[in-house]
Amino acid sequence: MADIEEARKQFQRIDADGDGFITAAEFKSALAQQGDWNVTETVAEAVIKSRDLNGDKVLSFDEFWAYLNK
Ligand SMILES: [Ca+2]
Ligand SMILES: [Ca+2]
Repeated sequence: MADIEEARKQFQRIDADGDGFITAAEFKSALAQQGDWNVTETVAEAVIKSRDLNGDKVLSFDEFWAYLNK
């Protein structure tokens, strides 16, 4: 089981503008900061889409958390 506090910290790190949602662009730059430069905008969008439960094309913390607990 994932740790919700750890998940929140991770979510806040990725959510660069702090609006409570992770966009494909934020996800891409978060991975680039971790040294993963292979993730293109298209890949980031596909990853977001696969985790996006309500179809608004951004990840809320609930969706992020649901993904971690799969
Ligand atoms: Ca954001
Ligand atoms: Ca969503």
